[in-house]
Amino acid sequence: MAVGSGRGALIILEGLDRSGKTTQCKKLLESLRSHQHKVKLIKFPDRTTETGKMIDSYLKQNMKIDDRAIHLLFSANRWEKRLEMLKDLEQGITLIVDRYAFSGVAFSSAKKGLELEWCKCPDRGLPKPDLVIFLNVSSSDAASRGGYGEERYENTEFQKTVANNFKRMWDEWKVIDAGGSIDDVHQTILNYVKSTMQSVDDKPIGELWI
Ligand code: Z5A
Repeated sequence: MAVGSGRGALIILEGLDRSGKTTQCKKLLESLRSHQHKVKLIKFPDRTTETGKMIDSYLKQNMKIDDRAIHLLFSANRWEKRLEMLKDLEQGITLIVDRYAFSGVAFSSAKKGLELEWCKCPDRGLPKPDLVIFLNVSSSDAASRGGYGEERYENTEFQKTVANNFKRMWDEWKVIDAGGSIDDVHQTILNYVKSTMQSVDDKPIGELWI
């Protein structure tokens, strides 16, 4: 694969709780860097910005925020990264993103009264991914990776609804069985990512859900 030709690819890793998104994002970053690709890792929510600090406080259950307001904050947390993301992609940097708008929609629409279509609206127009990889893991495999922590949303019933919401969006994604070994899952992801990086070339960056 040629290094440094064309724009970078926008690669999203989504998945169920403890499916290994963070582990796989880091492995992917290391692997691509070791082959001299220009690549960066982004994680949403980005808890370091002003919106991110409010989100962090909400997730740690230190702050109550209206369901729709927190949905908009998660979305704003992505919009504030948009220009930087576009600039990186145009400069040939591939972006690996740990959770994106799909998590926003899947989690918020698991709440009473929030329709999936309504939840998509604030993220319409964000940079459109070139590849979405969904790490699918059975609840028993996930359970063997440790119990739930103290954060909001970390309970079985809510996570089941979230899983169903992801399924409503996953038609065009690469859905991977993330129950295998860390290395096997990594190899599968790497193959998809390499072929996507080769295919983006100078294709214009799309807009999500437009
Ligand atoms: N949220 C939202 O509501 N709206 C939004 O717009 C966005 C997010 C973007 C915080 O997310 C919450 O925010 C999240 C969604 C909501 N709520 N929940 N639940 P976060 O990204 O900050 O944190 P997280 O998503 O909860 O992390 P995670 O799902 O728990 O973990 P993960 O990244 O998928 O997994 P991991 O940390 O890589 O691995 C978990 C453990 O499994 C670890 O011990 C690994 O060593 C082990 N592991 C990983 N892979 C394997 C394999 N293949 N075999 C065995 N063991 C493994």
